[in-house]
Amino acid sequence: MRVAVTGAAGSIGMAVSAGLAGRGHDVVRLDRVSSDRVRSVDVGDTAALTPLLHGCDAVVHLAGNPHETSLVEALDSHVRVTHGVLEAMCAAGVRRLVYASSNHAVGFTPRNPVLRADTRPRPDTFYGVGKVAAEVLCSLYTDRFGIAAACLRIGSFADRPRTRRDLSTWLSPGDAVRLVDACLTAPDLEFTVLYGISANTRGWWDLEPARALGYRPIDDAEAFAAEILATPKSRDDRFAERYVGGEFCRPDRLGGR
Ligand code: 15L
Repeated sequence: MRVAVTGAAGSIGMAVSAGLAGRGHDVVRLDRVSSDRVRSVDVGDTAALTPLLHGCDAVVHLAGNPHETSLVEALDSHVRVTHGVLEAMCAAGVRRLVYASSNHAVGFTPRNPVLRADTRPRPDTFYGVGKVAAEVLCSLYTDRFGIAAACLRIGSFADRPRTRRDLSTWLSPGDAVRLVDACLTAPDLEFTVLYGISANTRGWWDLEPARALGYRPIDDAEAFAAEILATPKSRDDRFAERYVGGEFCRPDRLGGR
């Protein structure tokens, strides 16, 4: 497939771009910052993005500010920019989207053994509000314009888990590629919201819908458990014991106030 990746210069973007290319996809790397093999474009600018999407089969939209900001900035980064991407897809005739949403769309949900993707949105931050709204925007473009969309509520993407919470929320680079590729190639995709984590023994998000789409995670944060559990518990660990969003639920984490 010919696949455009937005945010290709970011940490997950670099891993996903390289991994998809390694799996035989023709990857068009896009980002605001130009770097080796990355084309510089403001992906929220539909007119600028459209010509770069011609001939693509799908877009993997990873661009967006990964941090908490004001509500206005969150809506801009996640909703306005995603709208620009969706409009460019319609104009260029691209029919499939994999969107990097976040676990913080449901971060204020109290911890329990398994959290399904069809639980009510419960954002922990303005960042989470932006992600919920962007998921809903994707749903509109599925129903109105027939764009197949998979919204991935990504956990903690990193080379390796570092905190107690990461033992449940880690998404390894290899599994990120496997998840995105499953969403790109699933035959019957319409609109779906999935959790994006590795096969963590302590995972609390329901991976069944992702597995049903063809995701076969390999990594498990448990390999790092002994080392991580030997460190003293932090204040952030205590938030992670209560809420799935962990430290994003701290009172001082709401941005722009
Ligand atoms: C996210 O969505 C953030 O972009 C990232 O910075 C981490 O906080 C991650 O979630 C997480 O929950 O660990």
